[in-house]
Amino acid sequence: MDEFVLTVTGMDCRACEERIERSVARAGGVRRVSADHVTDRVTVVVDRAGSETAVRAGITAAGFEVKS
Ligand SMILES: [Cu+2]
Repeated sequence: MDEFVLTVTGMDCRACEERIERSVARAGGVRRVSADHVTDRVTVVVDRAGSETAVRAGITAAGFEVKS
């Protein structure tokens, strides 16, 4: 299990958070994902099947930009 936190710009409300959470959850190996538009943070827990690269791709696919 690996947890990491990404800074994501463009989230304005709970609907944005849910859009990211749904998209990231579709990436393989994601155990938990929590987006917070107030702090611009997306916290993700992946198992060995998951990767930060896939999570970042999921955020981008949802229409948001990963800053770090
Ligand atoms: Cu929104």
